[in-house]
Amino acid sequence: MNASHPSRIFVAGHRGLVGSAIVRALERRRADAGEPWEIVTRTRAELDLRDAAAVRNFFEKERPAFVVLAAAKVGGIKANHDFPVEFLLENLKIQNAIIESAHAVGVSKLLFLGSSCIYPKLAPQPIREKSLLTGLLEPTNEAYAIAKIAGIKLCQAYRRQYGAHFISAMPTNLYGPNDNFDLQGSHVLPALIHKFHLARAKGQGSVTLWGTGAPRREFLHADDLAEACRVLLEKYDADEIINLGTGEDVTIKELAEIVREIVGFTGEIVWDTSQPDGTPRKLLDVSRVRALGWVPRIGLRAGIASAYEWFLAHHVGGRRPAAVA
Ligand code: GFB
Repeated sequence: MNASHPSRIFVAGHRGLVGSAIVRALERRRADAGEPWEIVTRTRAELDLRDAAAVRNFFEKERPAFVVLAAAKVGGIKANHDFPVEFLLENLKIQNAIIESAHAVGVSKLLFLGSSCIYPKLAPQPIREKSLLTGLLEPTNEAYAIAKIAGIKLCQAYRRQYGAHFISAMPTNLYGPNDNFDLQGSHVLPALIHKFHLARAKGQGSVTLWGTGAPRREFLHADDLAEACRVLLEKYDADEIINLGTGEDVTIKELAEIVREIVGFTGEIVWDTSQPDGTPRKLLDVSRVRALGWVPRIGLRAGIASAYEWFLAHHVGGRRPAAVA
């Protein structure tokens, strides 16, 4: 077997919210600390990660020593609810192909990214890592959660059976540059930015949001998440999964007020209670990652303001609604 390249790191999913932030963090580290990392990426057109044979060929050829598995089919509550087949099947295909190939070519360390939705719907709060598989999942994202749990179990199995250094981290709800702002398919934070922006731009009197606004969610900026991943690659090597979050949450109503203020919309918020709320609360216990010395640096308000700037620059040509300019 050819030796792996000791400083080569493959970031799967580098164009997405998480993968792009991880590439930025690794590049910063390379510049600041002189790390010799060679970051390898592939676009979807270059490599279909669902194609196990193509993924295996890629690993045989590139021989990365490290892998960050940030590629996944993701979406908000409605996308998860409407497309369970794709969320289950595509995620299983992607993670199976990458994890199996990583083992086959002797990757030194692999970081698999899961999600806080792997925990039971009614897990005690804040949710500790040991809550995994102690109760029923939230139905709106059960398919996605099952795929992610399978990924965790596959990493643990490779570790137990073959001594592979495969680790799994569970991020809370994430946001930041390269997020998906699609009104139907996205997560709540980008959806709210987009909805309030459109309402302001069109002079609408109200904005309709989903559910009751009562659920609580924790939000972590992707750049903070990426720093945590870098710390895990350097310092964490254990069988147990590890939570990544801020340790603080807000209600969707509180979140909506913050986004409304930042975007500058002054109209009314209407709650469409025919839409699902999802999990009532999923606040992560983050003591395990905090013990490694990592702390989040981007506060929610500042993070949302920068996410809105990113949205303006990348989706509406930098144009603010007239009254905000
Ligand atoms: O972020 P989100 O789509 O997903 O929704 P989850 C969070 C909450 O915001 C839910 C409410 O209570 C929604 O009903 N909400 C209000 C909205 N207005 C909107 C809106 O316009 N768009 C959206 N998207 N939500 C996802 C899982 O759960 O969390 C995924 O489905 C993944 O699998 C992800 O785990 C992190 O937080 O409920």
